[in-house]
Amino acid sequence: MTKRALITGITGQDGAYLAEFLLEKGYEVHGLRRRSSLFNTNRIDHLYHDPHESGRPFFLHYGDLTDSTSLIRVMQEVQPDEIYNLAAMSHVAVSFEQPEYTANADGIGTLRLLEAIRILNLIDKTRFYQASTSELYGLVQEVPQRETTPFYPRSPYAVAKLYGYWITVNYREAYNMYACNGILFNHESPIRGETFVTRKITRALARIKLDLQERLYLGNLDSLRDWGHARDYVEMQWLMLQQSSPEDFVIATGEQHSVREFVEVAAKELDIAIDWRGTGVDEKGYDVRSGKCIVEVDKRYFRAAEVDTLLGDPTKAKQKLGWTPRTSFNELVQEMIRADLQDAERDQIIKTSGHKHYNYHE
Ligand code: NDP
Ligand code: GDR
Repeated sequence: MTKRALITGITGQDGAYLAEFLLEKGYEVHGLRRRSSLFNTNRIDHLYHDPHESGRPFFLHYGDLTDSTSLIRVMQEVQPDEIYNLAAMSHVAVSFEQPEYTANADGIGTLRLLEAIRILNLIDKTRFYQASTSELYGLVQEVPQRETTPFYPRSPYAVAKLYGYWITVNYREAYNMYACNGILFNHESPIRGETFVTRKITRALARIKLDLQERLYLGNLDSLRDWGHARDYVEMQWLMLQQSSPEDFVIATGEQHSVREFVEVAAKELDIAIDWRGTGVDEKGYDVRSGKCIVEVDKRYFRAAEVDTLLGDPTKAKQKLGWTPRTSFNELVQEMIRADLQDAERDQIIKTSGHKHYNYHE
């Protein structure tokens, strides 16, 4: 029998990779999308088909994590075997600007989905995956971080996700639901949102290389992260729902790099060497060849409370799920740079030839 999955956050980075992965596995895939005044489906347009034609078993439904009625309606219609709750206001810095909305969508939104499962009597049918995060560890209490490491969230985003984490555990224990948390460390890709640091770096450096931009402004260069590839991580999300009993898992590479190092590796891919001068908010990075300043620290990108260092221990996932990340740090940076360089080249042609004359198929 064909399995049916409902993905919230299908228009985001992970949603797009997971939808593709599940379709390849033969699933019927349903996604929750928000209404927007602009098109917001560009990451999944290649999967979509005109509903008037037969094609992939791929369907989109309007809904929002802050609106219970839409969640109940969509779940009643879809009757999913698996729910992947990937939707969230996912930007840590923005959560300081929109703390209440973040709590509503990321925290209470998780509760709304779990309650919908209960209200619709789907407890015995529907398995639930919650997109938990390494941000829960915040001010880290143990290195590396594993499933048993105590949490210490450091942002409204992380506090909201803490609620999502515990309410998922609570519904598992209280109602015997198949519900689990994937505690995922940072994962990136060429379709990563442009305001997260990795994509901001690869996009800006590619544009600087082609003289489309002069400088890249960043915040804390000393921040340390455990960066993996989103494509590898969505496989884990699925694997967690295929076990005989639900458990929570840390998903990470077990390797750590600084933001500064990310800049250097990305620049090297573009044949740019960086000479760093100054310290703290006065630090600048110069292109060794041209002598131009191409990276500058701007304190507006510093956070009210920072998570300085994150390093995951994926041993449990390796042992119980047989999972290891496939993409190395250098391969990840290479793939992102290559894609952003292609975009920049297209923008350069548009700039020099004028949009009207540009033929995308040339
Ligand atoms: P993105 O920001 O790329 O995608 C977030 C998705 O959530 C988008 O589809 C967005 O819709 C949707 N969304 C936001 N608010 C709502 C709402 N109120 N109702 C319905 N949908 C909403 O995130 P990622 O794909 O990177 O991450 C997926 C999940 O995993 C998130 O929950 C994130 O917090 C979590 N996570 C991510 C990690 C990472 O490194 N990427 C690491 C650990 C956890 P729209 O397109 O309309 O904005
Ligand atoms: P993060 O990712 O906060 O870890 O959350 P982000 O890429 O935004 O920041 C990583 C680190 O880089 C520092 N930094 C900057 N960050 C941004 N965005 N912009 C800058 O200019 C900049 N300069 C330095 C940050 O201070 C931070 O230390 C991501 C999200 O996907 C969450 O949803 C997810 O839960 C976690 O990863 C795991």
